[in-house]
Amino acid sequence: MIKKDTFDKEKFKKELESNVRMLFRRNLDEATTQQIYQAVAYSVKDDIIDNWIETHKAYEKQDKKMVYYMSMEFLMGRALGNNMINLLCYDEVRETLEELGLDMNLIEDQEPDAALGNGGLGRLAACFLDSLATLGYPAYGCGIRYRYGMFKQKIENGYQVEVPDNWLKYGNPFEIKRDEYAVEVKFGGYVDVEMHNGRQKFVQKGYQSVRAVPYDMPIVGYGNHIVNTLRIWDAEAINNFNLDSFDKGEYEKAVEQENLARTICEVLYPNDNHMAGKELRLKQQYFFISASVQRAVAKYKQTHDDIRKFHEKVTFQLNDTHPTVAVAELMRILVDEEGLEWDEAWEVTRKTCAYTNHTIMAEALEKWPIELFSRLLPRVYQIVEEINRRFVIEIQNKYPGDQEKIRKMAILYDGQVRMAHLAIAGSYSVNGVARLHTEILKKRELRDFYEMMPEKFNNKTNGITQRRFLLHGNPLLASWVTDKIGDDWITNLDHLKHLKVYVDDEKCQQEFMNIKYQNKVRLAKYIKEHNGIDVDPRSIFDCQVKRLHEYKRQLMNILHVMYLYNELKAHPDMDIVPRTFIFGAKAAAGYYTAKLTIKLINAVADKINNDPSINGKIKVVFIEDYRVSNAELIFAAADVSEQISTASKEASGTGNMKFMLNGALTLGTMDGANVEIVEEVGKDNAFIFGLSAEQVMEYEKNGNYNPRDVYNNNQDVRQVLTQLVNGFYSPENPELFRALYDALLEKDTYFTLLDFDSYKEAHNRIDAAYRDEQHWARTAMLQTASAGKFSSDRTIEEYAKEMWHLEKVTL
Ligand code: Z15
Repeated sequence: MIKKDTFDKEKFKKELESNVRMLFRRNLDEATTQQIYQAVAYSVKDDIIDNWIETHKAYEKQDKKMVYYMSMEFLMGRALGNNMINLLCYDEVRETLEELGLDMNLIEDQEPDAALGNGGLGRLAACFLDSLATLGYPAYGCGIRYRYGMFKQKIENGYQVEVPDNWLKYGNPFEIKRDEYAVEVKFGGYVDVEMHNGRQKFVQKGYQSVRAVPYDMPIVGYGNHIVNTLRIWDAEAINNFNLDSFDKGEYEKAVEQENLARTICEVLYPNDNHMAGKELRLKQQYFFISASVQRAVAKYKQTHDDIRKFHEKVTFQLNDTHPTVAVAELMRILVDEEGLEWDEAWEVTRKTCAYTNHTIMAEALEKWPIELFSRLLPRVYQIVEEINRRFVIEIQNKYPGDQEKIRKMAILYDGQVRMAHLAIAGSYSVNGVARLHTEILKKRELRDFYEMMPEKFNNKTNGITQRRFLLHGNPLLASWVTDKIGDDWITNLDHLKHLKVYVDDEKCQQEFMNIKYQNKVRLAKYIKEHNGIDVDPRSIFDCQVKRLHEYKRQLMNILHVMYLYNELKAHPDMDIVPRTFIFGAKAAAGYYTAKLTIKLINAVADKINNDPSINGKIKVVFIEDYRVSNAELIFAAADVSEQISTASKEASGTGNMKFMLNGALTLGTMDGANVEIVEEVGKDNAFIFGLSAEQVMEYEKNGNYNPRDVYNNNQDVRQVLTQLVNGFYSPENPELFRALYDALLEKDTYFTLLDFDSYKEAHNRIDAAYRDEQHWARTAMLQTASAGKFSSDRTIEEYAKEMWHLEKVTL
């Protein structure tokens, strides 16, 4: 049924009926919606399989270089809709289901999101896989099959409550267990030296091990019959042990190994941009890296006999420092198992690995205590020591006598393993994720490394896949765009620029805003169903959806809402364009201020939404359990995209691009990829405010910002801050928001008060701009028309051409 022209509705119906019978022993009219979802998914999978096999045959035959995208996180979201879109059968399946009296949206809603990621970093990995397959590049995603993904968020009494995400409860129709590729991964014990034919051999002994078993998920390219693989590893106990045949020691070891296997893949750590330093996390990292690297080497050796040329056929992209142990693991395999000399192995390793940096936030930098690292990975640690020893010599040769350089750059220092330093030393490329971010890396965070090896550093500005975030998420706008300029944009987003000729066309403006309106109605319905709040689709939908973090400044947004409310109460006749402030955010389970901010947003929402005296001029909505599937609804419905991080802190941001693609105007700081968004759309077509990255970094250097100065001089700021501690939003506990108040007044690490006036003024510009309907429509359309650069297809082409040197496969 792959191609539109060959889709056979009757055949599809028969398959569906047969699947429901095979899986559930039911007829279609007796099946639950969940069962029908499963049956549809199996029909779609059936279509994928042949292409999947053919793709991998072609890879083997053409012997092209392969990228392994190593990532602790893949935030895939739902697969069914996306797969049907990329197989070009979405409309056909929808119509066929309609003929059977079934609603595709309801069926899609049955699928749990595959939430094997926290936020931006994990979603970027998912967009990259979509682009790699669509562009026809040989690629594997390598990760972990967490039993529980990102927690589900419930809001109870305004507070976040975390609920386990049992995403595999009904099974995962798209995955395939590949038991034949299982490998062993070893932890702990000690290293013994043995002599083998006159050569020292290092052998790990007294270890515990687990069996790593891969599960493969298909990654369907758009309309090109290519199917790549996301390989996620599960852990199983190695020994099928027989209770009575073991002595005490062996029995205990067997039980311990069972426990290890059970715990390793149990749950995703729910911290975004923050390092927790837990032993189990390091186990997870080594577990999936060792398994992936072992398989990559074994696969290479099936068809090649010179391991010294490994890097000609394989490249490992390390998604942040989380997979960095790959550098040492590859060295271990090359030296200990393949018998290469150190220098040969190091050359292969350095030509294989490449590292992407995603943050400059200090609390996100990975540093492992040597005690822990060496205990858990004794042989790998020895190798890290040797890498460090040689690296320090390199530094000394380049900067003789400069102890300061060694202190700043060594991999092992102060009892810790600094993963970023290992990643940089062991890679042929180090990249940032937006131009500004890369410049900050070169000039500040990684300056010493840049000075020593400038040739490694480069930028790859992030992107997003238009197949999910426009074609699937906003079908009305997608078909309007196709009507205007054809459908080339689906695989070549630059084509959106052809929309520019329509921005002054009144009819087009009306059509564009009418689609926006319908999407706002769709979101309003979702909000009514989930929050019980009535929102007016004619109001401005002003959205901030992203992980909750102080640097992202959701607090500034809600403080501004509190200010607006004060204004409305003081001047009941104030003429403002009605606004709906929409928030969506998960806070890391142990992040106190972040959770308190969620409570504040909900407290403000409760008060304002239930105050009839303001005539519904402002509404506040906190969308529970923000995730990929409901994100698609929000991007499509947004008028304003809040991208208000403290300048220099957001490495790139990718939500900013999803909003832009769907015609929302950016209200933002000159941070991350916002800089490039403004460059594409023109600064008159965005609402930019606040300190620049330079100014922020200057204040940080000099320590000469005092938030009390703002407090003393700004009556509006004083009023909203006071309302945090006088019970205005928490009469039952006036001190409830004291911690937020204190953080702002004592340090204001993220310059919230300093940027407040400028933020307020930018909001005024929005209010004024929205009153000119035509001009707003033109500007909104211009967002979509200018979003071409932000396709992950562009990003991946840059990685493939400038770093990986991949060739496309031909089918
Ligand atoms: C994460 O989501 C990001 C960076 C990290 O270091 C971690 Cl641990 C998680 C985000 C950045 O905050 C965001 O600015 C960027 O767009 C995204 O990665 C993808 O590069």
